[in-house]
Amino acid sequence: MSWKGGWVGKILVVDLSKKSYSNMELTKELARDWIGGRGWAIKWLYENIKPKTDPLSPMNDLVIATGPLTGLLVPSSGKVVIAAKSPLTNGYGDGNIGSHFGYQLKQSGYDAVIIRGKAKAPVYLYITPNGVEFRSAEHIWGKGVFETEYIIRRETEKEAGTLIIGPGGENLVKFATVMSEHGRAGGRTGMGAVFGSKNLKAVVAYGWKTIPVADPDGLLELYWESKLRIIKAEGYKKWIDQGTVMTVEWCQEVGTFPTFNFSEGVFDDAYKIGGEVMVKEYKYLRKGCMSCPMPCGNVLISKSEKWRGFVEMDYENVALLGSNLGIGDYNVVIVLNQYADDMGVDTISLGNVMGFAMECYEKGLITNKDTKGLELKFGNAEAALKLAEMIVKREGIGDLLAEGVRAASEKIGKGAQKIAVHVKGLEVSGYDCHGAPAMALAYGTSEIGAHHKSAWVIAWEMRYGREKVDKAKPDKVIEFQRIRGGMFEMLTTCRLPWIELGYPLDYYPKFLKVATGLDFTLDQIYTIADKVYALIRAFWIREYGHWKREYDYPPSKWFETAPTKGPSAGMKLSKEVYDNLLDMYYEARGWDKNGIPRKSTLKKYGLDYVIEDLEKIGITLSE
Ligand code: PTT
Ligand code: SF4
Repeated sequence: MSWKGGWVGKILVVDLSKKSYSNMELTKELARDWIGGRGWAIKWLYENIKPKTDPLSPMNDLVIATGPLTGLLVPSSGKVVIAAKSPLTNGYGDGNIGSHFGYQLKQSGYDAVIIRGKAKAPVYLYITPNGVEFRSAEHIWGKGVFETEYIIRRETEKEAGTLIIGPGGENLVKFATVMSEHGRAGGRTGMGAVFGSKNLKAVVAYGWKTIPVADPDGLLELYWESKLRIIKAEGYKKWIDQGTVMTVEWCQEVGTFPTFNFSEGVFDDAYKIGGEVMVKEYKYLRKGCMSCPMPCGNVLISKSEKWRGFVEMDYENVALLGSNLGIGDYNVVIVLNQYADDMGVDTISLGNVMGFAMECYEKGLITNKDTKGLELKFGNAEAALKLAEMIVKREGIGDLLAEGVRAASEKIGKGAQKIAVHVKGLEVSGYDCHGAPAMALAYGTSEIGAHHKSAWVIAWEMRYGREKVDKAKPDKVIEFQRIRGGMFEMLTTCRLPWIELGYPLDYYPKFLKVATGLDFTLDQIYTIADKVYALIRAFWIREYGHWKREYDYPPSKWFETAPTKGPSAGMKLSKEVYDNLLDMYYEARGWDKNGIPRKSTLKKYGLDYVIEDLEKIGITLSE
């Protein structure tokens, strides 16, 4: 049965090398069986890029994908997935950005864009219902994101949807991200560097076509019902006041606030950079993504003569650019965050590599000779800003750090790997897990490396009992991976209404019904999510050419040294406990002891062809 709306039915395929484009039909199979966003991205990348492709070569493809609910009257539906093979991890990479881009793309008549090849000189793409223009970007190459966005809107449409890179992406900083609308970021796995490697400064969409919907009255009714539910939810006022920044106080309370390169779980100055002080002293306005009834964007203005900035702030930015660097001054965090946004580099990885460099410096693993005299001590704000500039420009030690913490630590040697806080090459986001084994498992088994986007189980774990070791923990990780990493990344809508305000998940099949005319159950969606996870895992194995259980381990620092203060003082992860949880996780996923999907698991999801692919490269698969 075909669908009647939600998806618009066309995928745009652009070849930058040839300056040409074509349309591809969105087949029934792709729509129904892979839904959208991350589902389409992994299917395309697995089937269309050659194994072991260099992520920064023209042979890597970029997939920018919406889903059946993107851009419709569905709460918080302004999200879009940006995916490619990651230059930071060499595995599957993606990110999810909230902006008007997805909506404008669908109004232009496309569900997704696939970008191949490499332009001869810098370009930006302008997509409308009239076709695709390849516009020169020579005049904006080298410019920051904020100025670029202003210029592009003047050259196209004020209301256009934009995805832009800054000098970070142009200079192939491995954790360069894609930016939009003054403070939205997506693709911390280096999607900005993939743009840069293709000489692609921006992708812009502006459309005027109506997105088809199976039951418009039903959609409107569900939307109003949902909107009322959300704005009347308990916690709404605090959410729109503080958004994700409220997490600072919570993390400090439970001892998981990353401090001094994830050495401690509490920070003495946490309350100077928390949600409450932000609202009282720094917050200037609130903004949000398209069609969001619970806008969480905190726009802050600094209050210092020396540190002047104006930026959109989220929890991760405070944690990684504040406490993780020993910086307890909001003004400095604002300036560092603003710099990262304008240059288009991921704040999480930036804060991580800088924290790593500071710890290396304090331990004597790098010296003044390496840093050209920069005193890289925790809390040194001037040094942090200078180091950020060196990373973006790839100057001196910045060039090494721009490769990410895994590569930098391997190069530095002398035990530096032990203080490099990453999983599979992706730097850890804002939760210290010395005393949180389930959250460590979530990082260890995340589909893109250490990111909280899928299984943010830490709040549940603190309620359930951090010391407990039982099947409930891997089961919770998988449940969240299905919902967050699966359903929301395929639909593609924001997960925060559900997480933060308890908006019921069973609304999503209802929205799918009125949008597309098709019946889905939550269980069917979760089965598709499990298939997506299996294929993502197969992609990693194929790209690495082998697989080791150790790749699913959290950073060794959490096993080896314990925080000295706060609720997690004295806690270390136990190897035995982690292995136990990992075994249970693999068993529940139908993967073997090394984390390789079993043949029976791949067959269950109709991925029989993957068995042959992996066997061809010498991987042994269990029955
Ligand atoms: C996401 C990661 C996050 S996750 C944050 S803050 W967070 C950081 N924000 C950055 C930033 O800002 N500037 C910058 N230069 N780099 C940044 N890197 C970091 O990027 C974001 C919100 C947030 S705020 C979160 S949790 C939720 N993420 C969602 C998701 O992943 N999927 C989904 N379906 N819904 C989500 N809703 C929430 O969206 P990456 P955004 Mg981002 C300034 O993409 O690569 O996953 O990195 O999208 O539009 O900025 O909204 O406490
Ligand atoms: Fe965007 Fe925040 Fe709304 Fe989610 S809750 S759609 S991140 S404004």
